[in-house]
Amino acid sequence: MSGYSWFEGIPFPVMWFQKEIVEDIRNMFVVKEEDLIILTYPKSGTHWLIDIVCLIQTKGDPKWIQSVPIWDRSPWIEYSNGYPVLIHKEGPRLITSHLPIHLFSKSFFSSKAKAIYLIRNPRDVIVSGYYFLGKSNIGKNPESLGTYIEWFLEGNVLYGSWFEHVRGWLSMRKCDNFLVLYYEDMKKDTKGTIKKICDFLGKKLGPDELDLVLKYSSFQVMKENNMSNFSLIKLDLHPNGLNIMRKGTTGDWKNHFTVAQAEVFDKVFQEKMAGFPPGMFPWE
Ligand code: PPS
Repeated sequence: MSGYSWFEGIPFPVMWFQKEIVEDIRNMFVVKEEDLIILTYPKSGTHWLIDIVCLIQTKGDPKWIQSVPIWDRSPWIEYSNGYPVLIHKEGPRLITSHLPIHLFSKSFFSSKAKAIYLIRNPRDVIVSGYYFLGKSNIGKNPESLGTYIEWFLEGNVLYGSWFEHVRGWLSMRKCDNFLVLYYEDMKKDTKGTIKKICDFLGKKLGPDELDLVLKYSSFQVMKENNMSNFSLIKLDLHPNGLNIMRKGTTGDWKNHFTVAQAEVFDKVFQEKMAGFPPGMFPWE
């Protein structure tokens, strides 16, 4: 199975896509005030953020993240295996989504539910996506990184244009119930970012609890946690599972892009992201 399922011009993974679900999310799904929504463009550090949030909820106790698969702890709302779980779940929910803003639940925009939007340098998103999505049967398989960069710039990759996704969700950045995080800041100061998330969620953690969150959400520990590293999903091209924890670094694109590819990317980035204040993106 390769290729995409399309909905209003946005490519979705065939294996988890149902048109009715994506329609229902926008028009019928009701966000509860006590829900917490984790929003990302794919390959931006979604799994990392989910584990951090789960560990904050358990005050650093790893039992939950070590015994329950990540998609049961914080289901992807747009996936056929996530939506039914969410609509039947009582009480506060953790909800994950890669949806662009215009496809997300309308009810969210008039609710006080909190959401965290995590952004990563799109160049690293490309490299991560090329090695993971491009080599699995979740998306279309490019013959080279150059091809994948072209598709990315055209928005012909899963969930469409990174530029539109980020511009769209960043329009919420001044709302009190909306926290914007950057993967690069998380890497540079993970503890500081965990504290920021705690403040946003109104959670108080002691120093030892914070250290436990840090420990169990580290790249190495997550890489070995089968409940978080994607290895439970058996794909046609990877019958033994594919580990989502590839490298977990910033700036890996420099090892992959040619000078010409980097120049083309810079030009498109400047054009498409014009208008944001200087310093908006930590990698620029
Ligand atoms: S997905 O498939 O879209 O949900 O993927 P996503 O989780 O958004 O992104 C996967 C990348 O995040 C990296 N990752 C981490 N980096 C640092 N620390 C921790 N703990 C961590 N967990 C996941 C993961 O390695 C992928 O990036 P790359 O660059 O491919 O390594």
